[in-house]
Amino acid sequence: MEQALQHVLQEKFQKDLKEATKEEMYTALLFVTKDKMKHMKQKEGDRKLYYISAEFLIGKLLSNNLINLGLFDEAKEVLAKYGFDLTEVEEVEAEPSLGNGGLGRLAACFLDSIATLGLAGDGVGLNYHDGLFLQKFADHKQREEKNPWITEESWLTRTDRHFEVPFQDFTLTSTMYDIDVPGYGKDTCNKLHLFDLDTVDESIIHDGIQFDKRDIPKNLTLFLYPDDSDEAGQLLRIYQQYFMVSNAAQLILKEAEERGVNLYHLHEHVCIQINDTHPTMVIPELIRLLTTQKGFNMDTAIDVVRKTCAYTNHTILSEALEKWPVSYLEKVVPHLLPIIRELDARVRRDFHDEKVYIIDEMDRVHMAHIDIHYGYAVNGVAALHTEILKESELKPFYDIYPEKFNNKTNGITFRRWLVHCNHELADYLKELIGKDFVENADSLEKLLAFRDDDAVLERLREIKKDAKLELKKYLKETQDVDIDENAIFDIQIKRLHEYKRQQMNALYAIYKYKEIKKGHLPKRPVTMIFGAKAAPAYTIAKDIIHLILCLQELINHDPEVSPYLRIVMVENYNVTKAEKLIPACDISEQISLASKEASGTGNMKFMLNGAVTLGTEDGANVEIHELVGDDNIYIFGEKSETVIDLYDKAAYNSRAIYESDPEIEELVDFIISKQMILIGDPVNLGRLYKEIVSKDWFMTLLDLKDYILTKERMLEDYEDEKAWAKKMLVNIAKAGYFSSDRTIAEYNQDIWHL
Ligand code: 7GP
Repeated sequence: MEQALQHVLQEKFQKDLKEATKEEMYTALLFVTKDKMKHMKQKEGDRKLYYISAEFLIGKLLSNNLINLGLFDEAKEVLAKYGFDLTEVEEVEAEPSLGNGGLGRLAACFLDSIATLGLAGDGVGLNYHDGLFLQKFADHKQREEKNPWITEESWLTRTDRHFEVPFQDFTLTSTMYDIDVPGYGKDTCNKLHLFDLDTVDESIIHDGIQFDKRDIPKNLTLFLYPDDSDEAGQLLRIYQQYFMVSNAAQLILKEAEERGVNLYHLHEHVCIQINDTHPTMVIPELIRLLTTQKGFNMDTAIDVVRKTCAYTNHTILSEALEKWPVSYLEKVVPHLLPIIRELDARVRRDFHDEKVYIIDEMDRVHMAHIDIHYGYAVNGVAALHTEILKESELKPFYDIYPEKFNNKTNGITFRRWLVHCNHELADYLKELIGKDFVENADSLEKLLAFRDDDAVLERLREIKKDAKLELKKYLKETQDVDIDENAIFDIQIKRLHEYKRQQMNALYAIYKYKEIKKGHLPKRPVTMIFGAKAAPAYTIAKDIIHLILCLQELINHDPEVSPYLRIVMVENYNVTKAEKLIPACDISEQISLASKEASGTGNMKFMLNGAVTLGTEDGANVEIHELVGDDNIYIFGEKSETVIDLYDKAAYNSRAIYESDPEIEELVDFIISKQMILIGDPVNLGRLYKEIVSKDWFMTLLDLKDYILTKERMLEDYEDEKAWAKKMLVNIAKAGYFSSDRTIAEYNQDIWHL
């Protein structure tokens, strides 16, 4: 390592190890690591997986690659010898901006586990230059800016693969970039293939994230999820999706032919996982290529494709299930329509239920319906979620194809979410139970043997304290905010969405503020931390951010209250920030309206790092609850059956709750109180107030009181330090089930058969 670094520094910068800057040292590490991976091949196998996804939220790669390659300790030592701190050097790396939320982070964890299990599987996606927007706060509001992350030297490697992608008005030539994906302790390496266009031009972006949506050759891979509130925006999304899947399909066929695969047996050698509906057009595109270029007849092409593709559903929110108007598809990819119409005609011939048609009476194409009819497997991402798909959201399909439906409860990679982000805890666990858990997560259960060991419990608390100090330092440096490491850290970090109910947490802050004002002081200060981006066109989500930022201003500047309560909204929440926040957390907020959060994966990361969940019986919280037992989790709120019933009967009435409960009324009214209006914008606060009182689609008021009571009980319980440390220990010990290695082993066993 020392020689290799020395060599790069000399070649590239004519410098010695002693003289290098942090930036140069980072570049040297990047080169050395990349070079090592260049010589690693993919495991050869009969069947290869292609995981197609609009997002890969991979996070910074240096540390993780070093860990997986077994070079981390050596690199750290060499750097230390020359006066560098690896953690500081790593700060130089820009976080790739290729993802948005849970679905994208899941794809990244999966790539790590696929490689670690030694399976042949590559990711396929797009190389967004500015990715998801960069979030800034100004006037207590979210502002969006562009987020360029690609630097001259990066983990991307330009390849000489190019494909022609045909659209209605023109054909575009793609370029494929690769990022290496090494498995932990393996000498094989998979790839993340990211397609791009050489003509894309970042200089067309102006005024934040504005650009000409119609200039496709210049804008195609600028942004992830560009604004789709108008027709041009929706067309751009179709351009992006088709560009992604046409490249994927061409790559898949090309690689199969290079491997000598007879395309009539494609399904025996290739498997395609469709990550939510963004890649759905890969199905008609493959059929098109097989019939127009490879001499297949329609029946055979459909049959082969159906045996190749599998689909994962990540949400039951119907507004997120994509439906593209036929007329839009006509404008962008007219050559796919005869195939989509043929697929629809076959469905109509075989089934007489319009709920399962592909093209509906309003002439919209239901993307998920294509996946379910023309794929061989459909999975949800947590037990409850899969049950809801089968019993309600996708029931008509389950009735037709019960054999296709299966559950794959999500997971997280322990290499990033423990070994990398929490060295102190990981090292201590290695000391106690051996390092086996890094690859064999179930062995974390060995920790249970120490549940009554005072010294172990004490050490777990110390480690938590150290992580809090680290976070304190980080927040001071990056956002100039002060927090108290002796406070209870209560954290909610995830995309901003009404169903996730950050607004309910904000109402708790109002409750606590008022209590403190009344002289009911908490035994120990509480620091409430939020991190969330709102989709740029999602008005109410932005109003909720505004509410939180106004509360932050009010509370943190109130000398009576701030010694006991603080609010911190972290700017531009991303993977890098998650890695600092999660180890420091005491209370993990997982408070979605039951039935709405498909799984959640942050809940798993917190648990693994010794936080205790405050949650509803939703998504994977249900499974966490089963694993840790009633004593080690705090569950509140109505159950999913009740919620689904309320929706079915249209029986929820937030105004009735508001008007009949003076305590609730007082909290909600505070949103538009004089003090708040003095700080914030009456338009935003007024709109949010009205939304909660008159609509409250995600039933905040339904669970608010139980939430407040349960959180108060949690704060009380925290004071029994030993009992709390025991809860931490049980949570860590039981987190093994949520390793993505387990999830991927199940995908492979039940769906992929690699
Ligand atoms: C998310 C779900 O909201 C979350 O519950 C789940 O853990 C995660 O996927 C991984 O399965 N969904 C998205 O991120 C998303 O964009 C809409 O869904 C398509």
